[in-house]
Amino acid sequence: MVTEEMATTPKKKADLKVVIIGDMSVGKSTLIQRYLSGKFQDTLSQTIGAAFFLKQWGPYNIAIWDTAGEEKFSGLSSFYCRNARAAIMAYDISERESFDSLYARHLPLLQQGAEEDCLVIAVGTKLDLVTPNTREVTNEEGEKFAYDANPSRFQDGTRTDLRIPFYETSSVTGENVDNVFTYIFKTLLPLDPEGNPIEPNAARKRSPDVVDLENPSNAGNAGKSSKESERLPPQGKKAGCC
Ligand SMILES: Nc1nc2c(ncn2[C@@H]2O[C@H](COP(=O)(O)OP(=O)(O)OP(=O)(O)O)[C@@H](O)[C@H]2O)c(=O)[nH]1
Ligand SMILES: [Mg+2]
Repeated sequence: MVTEEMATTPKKKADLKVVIIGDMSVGKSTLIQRYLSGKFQDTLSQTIGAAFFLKQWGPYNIAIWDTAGEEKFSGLSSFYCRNARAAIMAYDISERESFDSLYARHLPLLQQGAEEDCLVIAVGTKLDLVTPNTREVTNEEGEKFAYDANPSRFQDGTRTDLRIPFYETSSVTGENVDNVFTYIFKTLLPLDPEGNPIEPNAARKRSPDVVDLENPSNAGNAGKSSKESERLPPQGKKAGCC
């Protein structure tokens, strides 16, 4: 059993913490796997608790937390939102209830734990299955959710240059999957004038808010299924969590 103290012990550093939340079976784990491996995996088991992944993007260490959508894990998901600077909020485009649940359940959870100006990216999933007959959430509604969920970025007009963080994706075809993550990294991490991640030492000096990572042997294994544990980076190497 993981205690909060164990889970917050700083061991390693990540430059950015990203969390993904949303109802069960909307495709959160599949989206992450598609991004990390470039392949669609249809054999993933339901996430129990949460799973942790570390991604290297240029000089940066990105901590990605995949949470469980089942309602009984809501408290845990809120915990894993702590210190997140970006939250992917996922819903199934063909399932209205999963979209309504972003407003009703997941946004309040996020607001309890994440950074105050946490970047929210609305992500509609399973675009490959959508036909005009099966679509239950419009493009405009997804975009409006993203706009509403980022008041400090859009509603006060400070970042008019920023694209509204909303994508419709398919983990089967890969459509827009990379774009979700690239948007997050390019919005939140320092870039050179060409828009590439800046070289490691300069980036370290310029990155103002490095996030503490915890010990993956503690928090990272919180209630995970064995399959998810197998997917974690090996302990003592690149693994960590925040
Ligand atoms: N056709 C299609 N199926 C998908 C897509 N993404 C996920 N799925 C399927 O949807 C089901 C649920 O996917 P998961 O990734 O396990 O869902 P989850 O959101 O992680 O669910 P929890 O772990 O319970 O919170 C699986 O059968 C996936 O293969 C997609 O883009 N297209
Ligand atoms: Mg999952």
